[in-house]
Amino acid sequence: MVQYKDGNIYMKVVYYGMGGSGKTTILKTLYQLTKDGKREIVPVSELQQIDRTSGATLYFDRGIFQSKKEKKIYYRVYTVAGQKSFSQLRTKVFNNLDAETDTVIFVVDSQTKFFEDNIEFLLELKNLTNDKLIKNIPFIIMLNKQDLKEVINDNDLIQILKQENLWYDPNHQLNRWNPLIYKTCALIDQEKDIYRSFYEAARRTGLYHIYGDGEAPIDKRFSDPSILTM
Ligand SMILES: Nc1nc2c(ncn2[C@@H]2O[C@H](COP(=O)(O)OP(=O)(O)O)[C@@H](O)[C@H]2O)c(=O)[nH]1
Ligand SMILES: [Mg+2]
Repeated sequence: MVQYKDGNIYMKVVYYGMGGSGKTTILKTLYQLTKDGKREIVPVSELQQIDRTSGATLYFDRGIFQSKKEKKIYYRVYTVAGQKSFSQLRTKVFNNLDAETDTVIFVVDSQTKFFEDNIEFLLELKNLTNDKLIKNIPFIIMLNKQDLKEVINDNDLIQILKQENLWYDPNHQLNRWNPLIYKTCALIDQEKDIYRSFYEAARRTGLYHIYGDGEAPIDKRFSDPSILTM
């Protein structure tokens, strides 16, 4: 989070995941869904894209959005390049570009055949965040491409999250900050939960910073969805 002298606050949200999982498509769809200004969060500029001729994200995509109600709150939203060999670039986008990352939206390609590849990226992310996921960095997961056949479901992933200590038991105080898992489709004509997942990421970012001083707030009041609307 960066706060400027004029009081404007910039939150950094990163879509992370394997190449081809749909990150760029998600950001474009989010832009399309919000640009008419009828939602709580609106884009304040065109999307910036740095593509290869093949269409793959070379470096990153970026969009800047603003909360309509809290006009001083902006979201700088990035996607990372998903090619395996670009691990260093991902680290840079994650840690150095504009600021440290406040919130991660992990994008899974739900096709069963990519299960292992997704896990590899999840482990890379865990490593990159030094165990700050959930505790300091709100964590949202999108099981994208749910419109396709032979896709994984929540439980397949939750099993891995448990193994990796990224899923807390019901009696743990961080349990209610376990990652929200959305089954999404990013294609604009069949779009599902693209705005909702982003909105929830934005809301959690606000809760961690405003009520938790950069950590998951443990007071029960703050898990009530009505407590903070952005
Ligand atoms: N069927 C389907 N295809 C998708 C979905 N999201 C993205 N795609 C397609 O998957 C391919 C890779 O998407 P892209 O956004 O470039 O992935 P990125 O590498 O994560 O940025 C493109 O052909 C997209 O049209 C989805 O929800 N369903
Ligand atoms: Mg991309």
